[in-house]
Amino acid sequence: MANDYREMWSGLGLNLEAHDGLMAVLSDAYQNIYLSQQNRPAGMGYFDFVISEVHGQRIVEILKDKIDGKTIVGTFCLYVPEELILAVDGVAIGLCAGAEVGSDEAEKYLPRNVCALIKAFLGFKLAGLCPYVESSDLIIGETTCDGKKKAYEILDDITHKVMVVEVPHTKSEEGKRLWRKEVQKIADKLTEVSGKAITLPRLREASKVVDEKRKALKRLSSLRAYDPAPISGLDALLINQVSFYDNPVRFTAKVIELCDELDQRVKSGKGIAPKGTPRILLSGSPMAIPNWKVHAIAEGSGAVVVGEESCVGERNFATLVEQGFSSVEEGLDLIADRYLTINCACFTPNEGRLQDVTNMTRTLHADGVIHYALQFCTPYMVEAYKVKKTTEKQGTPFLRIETDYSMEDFGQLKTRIEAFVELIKEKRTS
Ligand code: BJ8
Repeated sequence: MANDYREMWSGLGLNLEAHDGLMAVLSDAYQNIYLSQQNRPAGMGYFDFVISEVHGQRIVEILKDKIDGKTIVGTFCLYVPEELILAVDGVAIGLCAGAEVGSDEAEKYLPRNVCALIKAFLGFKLAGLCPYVESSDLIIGETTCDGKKKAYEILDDITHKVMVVEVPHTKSEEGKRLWRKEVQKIADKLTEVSGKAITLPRLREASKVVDEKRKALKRLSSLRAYDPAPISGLDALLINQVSFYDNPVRFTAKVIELCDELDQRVKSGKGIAPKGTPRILLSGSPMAIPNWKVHAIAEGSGAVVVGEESCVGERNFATLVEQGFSSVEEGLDLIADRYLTINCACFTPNEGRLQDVTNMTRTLHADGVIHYALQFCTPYMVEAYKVKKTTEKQGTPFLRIETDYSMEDFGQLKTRIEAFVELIKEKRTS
């Protein structure tokens, strides 16, 4: 990082030595995985900068926002409505959970067979490595999967700033009613913590800001449908990851700028890989920053990843909130409705997700689907069966992988993904 932020990190209570180690590993990984890519769009320069300053400049901004009276709210799930956080003039931050850090500390509290994401969110906190969690005034957790909801109890014991909202596990009328009440509960809590009421103009403005971000990400997603793909899956994944950290207005402007450049690429037939490169759709558990493993392997094996049916991907932006509401109450109704369109595997039944995979395979012209589940992530591991059935019914090759954040299975995954890419190539010529 260009500036010396040690004083700031120390003030936040980070473990400086361990943090230096983490930043060094992150910087090496970024260099090897991202900066070694050829033919990247110039617009990725902004996102490279954001990553280089992920624990630097962005934290400076957030701490300044705090001094200006803004409430910093940390989250780990798409089910926490960003609109409500912005409506109390708050800052929404997706907390660190994508790297294998602090596992030894986390395993003092958690069993070994819990998913890497849960282990990481506790690990980052316990090892003193996440400046976002230290800057947060409130952390909103949710009852999506069992591991998360129980781990939030521990996180609250340690931080004393966790609120847990109940996400229903069915989209029945009862489920919808419950969720609407929970949305109200989040709104009330945010008002209490920030001291700012959610007014109609604020809610309208916040909802517009978040929807504009979603529209920009949707546009990016639709540009990946072209062959040759104008942007790598790695770069698109990175943008989706950054969407959880960055200032939303600035982020949207930068994504739009990048999409303008990609439009030009499409018009001139310029791609990140040659036309006809095997196209992969990723589907499954979210990939929090800096989890780039599967994309790096797939793209290093001669394929291009053209979409992510994931919370760090399509589930984050596929649907919008109906605008034009005329009261706070109506706005909250519409926001609650919109969030229930997210097809997380914690719901049963979850036919909508199968439909999403089918639609994305078709619109993005994917040649194969890789189902990615974090080890011990029961909802996604079990739902893989139905995704496989649906995908193969369409005649699309399917590969199921389960992995974690370590690099131990890199070679084994590479062998399997290379064989999958070969299978796609053979299928095309047969
Ligand atoms: S809406 S996918 S972000 S819950 S990987 S912790 S499910 S055992 S992250 Fe998720 Fe919200 Fe659903 Fe999306 Fe549990 Fe699985 Fe771990 Fe997971």
